[in-house]
Amino acid sequence: MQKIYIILLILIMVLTGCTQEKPSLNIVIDGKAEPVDVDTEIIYNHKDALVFPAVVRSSGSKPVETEYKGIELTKLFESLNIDITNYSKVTFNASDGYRIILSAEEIAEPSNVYLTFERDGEILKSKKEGGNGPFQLVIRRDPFSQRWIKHVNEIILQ
Ligand SMILES: Nc1nc2c(c(=O)[nH]1)N[C@H]1C(S)=C(S)[C@@H](COP(=O)(O)O)O[C@H]1N2
Ligand SMILES: [Mo]
Repeated sequence: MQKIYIILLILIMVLTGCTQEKPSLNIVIDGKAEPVDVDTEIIYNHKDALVFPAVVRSSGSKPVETEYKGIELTKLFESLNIDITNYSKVTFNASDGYRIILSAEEIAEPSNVYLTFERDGEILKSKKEGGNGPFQLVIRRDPFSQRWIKHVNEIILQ
């Protein structure tokens, strides 16, 4: 009898949470051997996270007015005790192989570069689930969204 319960429990675990990929974000710092594995709760629960309007341009559809929720990258770095002024360029890698590079100056521009995790009140879905998440970089002063890198999972500071 107990065996059945154990098998059932394992089955439930496999079918639910355990198969769901946990969002992950690594920050690689030039000169440091170990990347910083950012606890994603820091991002989701950040006191400086805010909602802002954005126009999304996706290929094959009309521009859509939406609201993104995210944390300004400089604020995230601050809370991780990373001083962006020590670096000149920042590389963002996505799980699909897409990559963009921003200068530290562009990131330091106030209210410009955000790491977002929610759109129109809904947590960003992963690529596997058909979304732009779990994290998407949004550059508010960049009206063309080529550099709005979806599925960001690694940030490299150099
Ligand atoms: N990870 C990732 N982010 C990406 C892309 C991509 O292929 N992969 N394409 C970029 C481009 S060229 C545009 S125009 C916008 C919108 O892409 P979409 O048309 O596929 O929605 O996302 C940008 N961010
Ligand atoms: Mo594009």
